[in-house]
Amino acid sequence: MNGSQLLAEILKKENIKFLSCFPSTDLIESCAEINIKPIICRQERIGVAIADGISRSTGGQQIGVFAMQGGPGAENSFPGAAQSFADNVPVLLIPGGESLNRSFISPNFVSTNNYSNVTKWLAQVNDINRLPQILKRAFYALKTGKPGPVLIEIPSEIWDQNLNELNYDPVKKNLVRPDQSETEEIADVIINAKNPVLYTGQGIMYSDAEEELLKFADLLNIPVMTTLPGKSSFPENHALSLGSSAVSTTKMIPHFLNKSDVVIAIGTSLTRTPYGRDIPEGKIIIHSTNEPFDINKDYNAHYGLIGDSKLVLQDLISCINNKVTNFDKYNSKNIRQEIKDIKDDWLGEWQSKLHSDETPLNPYRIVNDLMQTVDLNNTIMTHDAGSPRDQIVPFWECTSPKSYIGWGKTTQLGYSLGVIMGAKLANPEKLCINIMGDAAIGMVGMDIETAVRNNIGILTIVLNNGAMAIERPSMPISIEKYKAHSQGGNYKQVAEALGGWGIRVSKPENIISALKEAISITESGKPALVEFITKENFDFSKYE
Ligand SMILES: Cc1ncc(C[n+]2csc(CCOP(=O)(O)OP(=O)(O)O)c2C)c(N)n1
Ligand SMILES: [Mg+2]
Repeated sequence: MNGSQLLAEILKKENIKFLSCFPSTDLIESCAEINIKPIICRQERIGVAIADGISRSTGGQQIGVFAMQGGPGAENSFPGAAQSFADNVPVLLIPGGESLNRSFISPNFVSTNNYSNVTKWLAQVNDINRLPQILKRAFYALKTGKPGPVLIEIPSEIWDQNLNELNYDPVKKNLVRPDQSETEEIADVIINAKNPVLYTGQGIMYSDAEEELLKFADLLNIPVMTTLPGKSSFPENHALSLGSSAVSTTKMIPHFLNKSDVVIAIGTSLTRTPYGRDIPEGKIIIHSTNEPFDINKDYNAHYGLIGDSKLVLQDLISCINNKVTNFDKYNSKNIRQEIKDIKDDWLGEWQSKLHSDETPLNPYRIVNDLMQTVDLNNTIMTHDAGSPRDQIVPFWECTSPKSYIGWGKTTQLGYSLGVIMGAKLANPEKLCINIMGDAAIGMVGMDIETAVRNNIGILTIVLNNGAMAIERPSMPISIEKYKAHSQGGNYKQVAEALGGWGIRVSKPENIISALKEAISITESGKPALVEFITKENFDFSKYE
């Protein structure tokens, strides 16, 4: 077997079903030979996002892989890797590279140098005999510990060199369980807390700990808020849910965070970001993560608890069950009613927007109508950068695990299109929706054709306000003098021209019927695009 065939065989053993890719790379042919389907994108940034969506939507159960040419292909993939790195997504990147005797000659692009800041681990396969071992390390890094992109560069001669036999078993991941005495100490802090709040991240979903989180919250009646990447780690229709927060937020989150004494952060790196909620000063912070290096990175953690979220929660639950004999004190708290009152009050404030009849359309009306139209338990939703993210995040109610792909340590316009294609490939039975602004689709729209060609029946919602609305405050003079924030386009026609199905909606009474029609089109494997003509909207659900 040559290097390319070896790599394809290893991917097969690792249960990889799709190779997201862009030519030229020998790996495409070797994968096709053994029925790993190549998904050829229109540009590499989206190819990486497709791989990213496969990994994210399955909590890392399936690893997304992207292969590309060295030089231009590797250069053009960089934003994709930067995005995956920022949100700690386990994707495997396989660029080609210069031949070994020409490696590291400037100014040629050297992936192993240039990607070092946006990968968890990277290596060059400098000897065909080392290929299986290097891939073993790659998959171990992808599956164990805090996730992140891994890059393996294949110098040109390695593709054709031969190895007689492939010795490779799929990698088993390892989990870390915290020390019992540490768990005991922290359980005491939680038991004695007056107003604890759970602050959960995407680590819950990577460790499949959603059930344990539910049990834990119910046990002591603790309200739960999620980070943006952690959105859908806790059911948002549950009486203890505070929802999720990005730039915009529910009203419940600041209320309960402000009055909390103990914040129990689980499955999050606790990185401060404008797209997440800061923990206010003066709180006792318990920080549980599987990455020791994240403790005390951005916050002073009073207690660290290193481990896999599922095991951490199991241990905390059994510890608390052993220590607490009478739960009356916790059950008698009026937390659920308090949450309900604030939620009712908050949604009341937004009723007129969520049900607005105005034209151009109000984006909140679209979000609300969409939510009433889909089966939330069978939907995966993601936002894009710009106003759509801030309009959807607090109001979209996730009812089942891994039903939302939240992102925002970096916010590359257009990323939602690739990530939702990956989600649909990995979850063909689910309705997969991305909601994006007109600037966002402007960056990546040609990749709708990738969905058409590969029968990836996604639903793309475009909120077309003819402008980069969210940029209005950043350039008032340029806008007044030159209309610098405005842009034009008919995205229904773009979708149709690329072989997809499209519809343009400008009246409120047509929103739901258009959505229903689009959803039925996606069921036939064809991507559908619904373009809504909306007004610029500067009201965001912001509370302190
Ligand atoms: C690649 C990239 N460049 C720049 C930005 C900064 N940025 C964030 S939102 C935005 C404009 C978004 O406009 P649009 O998609 O039309 O959404 P709107 O705010 O109009 O609803 C820009 C320029 C970004 N997020 N990504
Ligand atoms: Mg816009």
